[in-house]
Formats: sequence, C-alpha cells, structure tokens
Amino acid sequence: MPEKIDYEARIPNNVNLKDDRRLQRALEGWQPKFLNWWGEMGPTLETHGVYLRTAVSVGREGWAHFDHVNVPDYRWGIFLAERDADRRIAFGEHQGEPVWQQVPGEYRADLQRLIVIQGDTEPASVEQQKLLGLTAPSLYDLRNLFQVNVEEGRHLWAMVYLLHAYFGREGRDEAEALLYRNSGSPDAPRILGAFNEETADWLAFYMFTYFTDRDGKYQLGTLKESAFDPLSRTCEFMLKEEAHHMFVGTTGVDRVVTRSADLIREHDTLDIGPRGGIPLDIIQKYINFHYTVSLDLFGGETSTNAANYYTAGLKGRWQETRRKDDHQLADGSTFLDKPNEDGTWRTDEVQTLLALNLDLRGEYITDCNSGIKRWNKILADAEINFRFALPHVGFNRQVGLHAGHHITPDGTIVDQATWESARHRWLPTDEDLTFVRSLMRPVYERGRIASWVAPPTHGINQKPFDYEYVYLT
Ligand code: BYC
Repeated sequence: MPEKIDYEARIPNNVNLKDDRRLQRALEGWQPKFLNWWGEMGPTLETHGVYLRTAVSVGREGWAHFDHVNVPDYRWGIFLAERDADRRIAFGEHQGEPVWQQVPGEYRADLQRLIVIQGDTEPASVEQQKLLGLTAPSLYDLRNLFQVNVEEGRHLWAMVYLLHAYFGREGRDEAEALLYRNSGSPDAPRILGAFNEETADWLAFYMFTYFTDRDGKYQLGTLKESAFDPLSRTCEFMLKEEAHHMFVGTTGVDRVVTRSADLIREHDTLDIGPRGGIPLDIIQKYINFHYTVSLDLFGGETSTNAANYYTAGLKGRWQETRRKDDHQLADGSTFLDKPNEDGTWRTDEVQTLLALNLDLRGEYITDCNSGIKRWNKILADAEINFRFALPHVGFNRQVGLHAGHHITPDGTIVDQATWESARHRWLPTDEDLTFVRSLMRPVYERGRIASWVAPPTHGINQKPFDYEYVYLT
C-alpha cells in the first residue's frame, strides 16, 4: 500500500482507488452530493482563500502542507495510515489472529453500525458550526474554524470510503443517509444527542472542540484497536487531524479565561460583562453544559453492546495494547456508584466486560480535568479567587444510569422542583446565551481581536498572529 497520496486523481487517496474502477465510480458518484451538501450545510461565510493544511502523506513526518486554499476546492480525500503487515488482533475471542482485511459476515451489521454512528457525527459538527464564520473574533480564529470544518468533512469521507468499499449496497445507502440527516432536524436528526445541539457562539465552539471533539479522540482511539484493519488505519490517521481540533478548544478556552482575568484585575470586579468580557460564572455554566452532553456520548455505564463489540474484536479499550491484563475480561469486576430513589447513593459491583463504556469515560474525565487545571492556573496566577470544576458525573445527564435523576453539580440527589429552581445557577440561561451572543461581532482586520478573548500566544505554522490567514476580498 503506497504511503504517498495521489493528488492527480479526482478523489485524492492513498488506497489505490484507480485500481478498483467500480469503487472509484461509486465514490465519484457520491462526491457531487457531498459538494452539494457542503454548499448548503457548510460554512456560510464566503472567502477567497484560507490558510489551510492539507495532508500530503500519512507517514510520521511532514504529512501536512500549508497554503491558501479556496475552501470549496479543498482536496477532500481518503487517507489511511500505513498498513502493518504483521498486525494481529489484540483482544477478544480472536486475540492473536491476523487482523481482518475484509468484514466477517457475522460482524457485518455491528461494524456497519459503528461506522455509521462515527460517520454521522462528522458532518453534524460542520452543520452545527455553519454560522460561526459570520462572527469570528479574529482572522486567526476564522482560519481555525475552516480548518476544523474541512477536516470534519474529510472524516466523513473516511467513513464513506469504508461503507462503499466494504458494505456493498447497504453501505452505499448509509453513505447517502449521512448527507440526508441534519443536525437539529425535527424529521431526520443526527444520531447522537450532542450533535443536535446548537453551537451558536464562539465560546460554545471552543467548549465543543474541547469536550465533544475529545469524545471523538477517545472513540476513535477504541476503533483504532479494531480487528477490522481498514477501520483501524483510517482512525489512526483521523486522530492526527483531531489533535488540532482539541488544540483549538483548549487554547480557545485559555484565551477567554485569560481575557476575563485581565478585565477582572483591571476593573477590580467579577462583573466584567459591562466591560465586554465573559464573566467566570458563565464560563463555568458552559463547561457544565458541554461536558455533560459529551458524557452522554459514551452510552450507558454498563452495556452489552460494548461487551459484544469487545469480545468480537470490533472496538477495544483506550490504549488496549498497553494494558497489562488478559484482553479477554471474562473475569474481573469494577465498582459503579448508582443513585437510589430515596436520594442516597449505593455502590454496585459490575463485570469489567460490561463496564467498558464506563472505563472509556473514566479515561476521558481524567483528560477533561487537565483543562480545568490549566484554566484554574490562569486564575491562580492572576490571584483571582475563583476556581472552575467539572460537575458530578450524574449532573444533567440524559443517557445511562443517572438519566431521570436530578443530581446537582456536587453530586447531591434532589427532587425535580429543587433542581429546576437552581438550574439557572448551573446551566447557561437564555439571558446568558443572549449576552454571550451580543459579544459576537466579527473582527476581520489583520492583527485585531474581539474584546472578550485574548490573542493566541502563537500563530499557525509559525506565522504571526497578524498574518492574513483568510482573504476576504
Ligand atoms: N444518543 O449499550 P448502550 C466524534 C443508544 S464523537 C443516542 O448504552 P453503546 C466527533 C445506543 O446506540 C465520537 N443514542 O451504548 C466529535 C443503543 O441503541 P440500540 C463518535 C444513544 O452502544 C466532534 C442504546 O442507546 N463516535 O467523532 O455501548 C466533532 C443502548 O446503548 C446514545 C462514536 O460514538 C446517545 N448519546 O454506546 C466531530 C463511536 N448513547 O443499539 C466528530 C461509535 C447510546 O439499542 N459509536 N445510545 O438501538 C459507539 O461506539 C456507540 O454506539 C456509542 C454508544 C458509544 C455511541
């Protein structure tokens, strides 16, 4: 399998597409539908060139090339990480066998479902972010938005390639449906809840790329372990692109907190809204919202789906090969805190194999805490007496064992009326959202930035902050 990407082809790829005319024709049939979708559901703002990175090879070094690109001409393509000819299945009942280059019949439905769910999230996020280009706080941010969007578009290509290449007619139908469902649509919504929420302002965008893209990192990490080698290889390459998306989130929230801290010090008050900054309690409410809708993306804490995927070798654990156990998980148990109807908590013992979503969520939560730590350090360094925190895992949940319970951010089980009466202190209110939106005015002069966010410490690809990242005329 060549590592070099063929950019001469209509669909750039490193999977020798030209040698499979049927597949090539099928994908070339899907391509104009994708471009139509991009035109209708992709970024609203018209530009004349965005400083974007494009993959040139999938190897360890030098895979990205930077240049100004006219966004609709971006070369979306199919890029799989290099094949390891000796790769063997790392877990489950087929452990030790060579990985699969084709889909085994008995796992076809499950694999297709996992790929469809993964594929559905990618265009959904582009749809959610459609209008953000109209209000970017700087050209640097605008460029990052487009970078994230084109790569999510490419991730859709990654899943569509698998559906077309390995799942026959049903796969092709599913690939069509990925363009048919839309975020927030009452008739044909996206599959997972978080992808039907609005990303209506730039603080929400930073939070989304911090918390929701991070779910992407962990889910892709488990699919990278898959025995189905083409899925594993495509996820491995997607993870490289994903890292930048999370960088946009992490540093985006850093910059909002930094700016708020500066305004608090300058005016000696936490009430910085009138000074054009975002108050810390509103930032905390955004954290509470985006973190909890992202927790829902891990599914139920105990899941026979996840157990079956694992045993079959379809979906592993985070860093499966680094774990020191039998990779079968037939024995072993773990502990799970559950809310009781009477408002108390109990701890149940559950089989490790059934608790794989919980395991993955635990890895994710630890990672999320690293953001909280760095944002608190900004406050501590500014000698501001306020600290962010992740809410309790049961707070504001719609999926899993906490759904239907009313749990406060500190983990107290309360009745519905108590929860509802305090909700405005925990989650963004209409007033908060309206206020944040009122700050969202586009700032498109080179080197300038909106009032509510600090400039980045570094530009992209060693360019300065005042570089013309986007040509608007
Ligand atoms: N919403 O056994 P359960 C990303 C369903 S993000 C709606 O508890 P399971 C990205 C579930 O389908 C990563 N339905 O959970 C980020 C099942 O339905 P059926 C996306 C839900 O199956 C930013 C039933 O409830 N990738 O890449 O172990 C920008 C019982 O399910 C939800 C993936 O998620 C929900 N939140 O786990 C761009 C990887 N949760 O079968 C991109 C692929 C559960 O009874 N997906 N249900 O009809 C999976 O691995 C699993 O499907 C899930 C759910 C982790 C989502």
